[in-house]
Amino acid sequence: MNIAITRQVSPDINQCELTHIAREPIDYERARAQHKRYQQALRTLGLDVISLDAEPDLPDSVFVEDVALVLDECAIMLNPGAASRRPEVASVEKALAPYREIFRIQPPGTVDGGDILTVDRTVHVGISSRSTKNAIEQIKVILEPRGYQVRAVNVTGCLHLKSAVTQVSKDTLLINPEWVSRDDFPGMQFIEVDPSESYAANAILVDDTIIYPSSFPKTKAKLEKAGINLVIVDADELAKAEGAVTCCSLIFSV
Ligand code: CIR
Repeated sequence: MNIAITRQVSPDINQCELTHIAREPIDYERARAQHKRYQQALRTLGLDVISLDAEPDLPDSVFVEDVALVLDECAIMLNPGAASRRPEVASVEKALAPYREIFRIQPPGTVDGGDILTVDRTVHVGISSRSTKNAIEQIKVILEPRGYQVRAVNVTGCLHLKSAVTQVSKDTLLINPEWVSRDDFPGMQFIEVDPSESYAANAILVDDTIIYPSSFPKTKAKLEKAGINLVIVDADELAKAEGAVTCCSLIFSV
């Protein structure tokens, strides 16, 4: 069985952290409706969706991806780079505890899950405004004995590594080459986002299908041409909080 942990949108979403985009009003009801359809898309791909209650005092808490890395062997509770987001960790840890042995990133290391892209046994970790070398060293200590390679990747111009690159099939990455280098992913093939769609590199891969936002028609056409199966969702309301589709779930097998 595959599980997706999600969390309802916080009514305080308009107080979210923003780094690379200007603040504009977020329509809470519209964000909730889009999130509900996103959860439905996860279900259509066979996932059992856990929906945690909204956290009224934690604006960014819908973005559960940032507080944990879940692998087959264990889960690592992360220490998010933004201090406002650290209280999000405890409740997600509680939800994961029945399924995985838990490890924790300790300060001064900070890392957001949005900076972690796992491809097979390689865990790529972006060095960003949120994620530090200290945290990457801690991840290495936990994962290398479990058979993973952990590699640091430079990211510029965007919030997280997964704003710049995500996996869309077994051997293919969807990438914005302005923000991350192809050279950091040896052996992989690439589909580049359309240059007019900078934020188009974020997709969720479940088996052989991706969940993909409706906002990027030109990149969507490239993906279709490459034979990728897509389930399309509207995700533009939470995009105003600098969130994309991977951010809103933690997916793992049990
Ligand atoms: C933040 O700045 O932390 C949130 N407003 C957006 C987090 C998006 N998460 C992600 O890309 N993994």
